[in-house]
Amino acid sequence: MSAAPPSLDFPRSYNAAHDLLTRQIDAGRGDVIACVDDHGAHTYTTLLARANQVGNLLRQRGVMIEQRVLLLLHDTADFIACFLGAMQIGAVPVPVNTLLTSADYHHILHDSRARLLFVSDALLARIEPALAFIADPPPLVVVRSPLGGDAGPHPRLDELLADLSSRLVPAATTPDDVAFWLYSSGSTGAPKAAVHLHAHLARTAVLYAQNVLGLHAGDTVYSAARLFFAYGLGNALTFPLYLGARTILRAERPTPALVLATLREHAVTVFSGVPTLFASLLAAPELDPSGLALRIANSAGEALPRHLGEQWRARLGSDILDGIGSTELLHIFLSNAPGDLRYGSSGRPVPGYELRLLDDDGAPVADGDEGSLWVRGPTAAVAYFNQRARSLATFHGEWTRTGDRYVREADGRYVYAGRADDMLKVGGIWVSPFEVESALAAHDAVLEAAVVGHADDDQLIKPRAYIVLKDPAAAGEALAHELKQFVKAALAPYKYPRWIDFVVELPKTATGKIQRFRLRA
Ligand code: 3UK
Repeated sequence: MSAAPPSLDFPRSYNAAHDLLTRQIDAGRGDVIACVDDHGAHTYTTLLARANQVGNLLRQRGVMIEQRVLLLLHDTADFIACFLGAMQIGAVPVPVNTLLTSADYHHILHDSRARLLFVSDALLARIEPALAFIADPPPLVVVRSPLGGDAGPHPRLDELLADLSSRLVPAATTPDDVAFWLYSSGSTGAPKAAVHLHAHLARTAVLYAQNVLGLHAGDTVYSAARLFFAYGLGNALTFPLYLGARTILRAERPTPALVLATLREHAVTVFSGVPTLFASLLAAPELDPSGLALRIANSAGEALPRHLGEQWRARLGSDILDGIGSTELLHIFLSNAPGDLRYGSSGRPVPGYELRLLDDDGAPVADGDEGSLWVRGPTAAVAYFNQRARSLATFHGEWTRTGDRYVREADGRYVYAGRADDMLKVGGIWVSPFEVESALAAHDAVLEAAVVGHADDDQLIKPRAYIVLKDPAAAGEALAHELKQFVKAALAPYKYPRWIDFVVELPKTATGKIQRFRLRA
């Protein structure tokens, strides 16, 4: 199996996992440390051996080419081994958000038809209730995490791999074979899986990480965005393995204290975060720029407010590159670049991607006017799995509709102007206002609820709920607190409304549709 040449043309037989796992070894760097996780350091050679063993385990268990393997895993080296091990045998790893509820996992298990699950010990309790409702539940393998936890009746990965060969012949996949899926939420309906191909990973590494970020073998990267997000997958897995950098993985939630300790302890040179995290780092008393090796940071998930970039630059002496990417395009396609950066802007198209700003009739808008952003590039998902209508609404031949509004300025820079739909990005993660409204409406005291985005003190969007009570006299701090807790318990906790306003009625159209734009105003 040959590796991809830098031209981005692939040989007809190409396996992306094999490429990522062997590229550095072939360059004589097998004994270099590829990854440091909470358990210790792993060289390129040991990562390959572990991923090969995982591939052998899947084959032994009868997992076939094109079948899905679910990954509900904290960020450790075994995430890399399970993801690439599955891809090596042509199976399709499906990493999922570790913060979801059992109901969400039930949908994903059912929708993906996963034939085997890798689950971190600490996350077992979250998925077991969902498995109970699946007919013919797939086997589950428990992966050790530093956060600990019982394996219950399930086998542990460590034990299963103990006597498996660390040699493996990869499946003879092509660049156009399905490689992995990533779930993404929409404003209505359940999460949908964006289907990505073997050719896509290396292309994001070259087009964005190498050409824009300038990542190289001397770098140590740490992504606070987890591996199950497309953003984290690129930052902390694809890019470092492809370009030979070292990746630091932490299983715990990236609090400011943990992030700062990690940056210092591992002399991180490239840090990836979302705007909400940069805001809390800047507010953290522990932020002491001395002794940091940081060369550059990147930010995505939502727009980086200008003041955060400027404060970071003033305090740390290095820049944050804001760029926009999506699960559908796999990684960043419009970005600032070192030496060509303006805070408050998303920068320019990443070379290799083409952008269009269109009006409601599909005609290009003039510079300075707001339009709907479309993107063409060689890493677009082929479809949402088993979702014909939603695929047709997003993927139009080579062009993908992002759902974002942008203005292109006369100098060619793009400035973010909000979403075309009601979706919110909260801490870089999608939140559907409809889902939060339904959760609120399930509370006994609530007659009606409407949820919109509201900017906090850092100009970052968080959910705000307007609520009509069955008994208006019940309004007050106590009930507001109770409703927040109620949503946290029903949904992934980051979705809860940060503010609650009790109102006598909601603004509606003649046909009874809530007018969210009036609530936003
Ligand atoms: C929004 C941004 C303004 C925008 C992602 C980098 O966020 C990622 O993927 P998702 O599928 O969401 C995509 C949507 O998020 N967005 C992302 N970055 C920015 N808006 N400025 C930004 N810098 O609405 C976009 O359509 O969760 C980010 C790499 C890979 C990714 N998947």
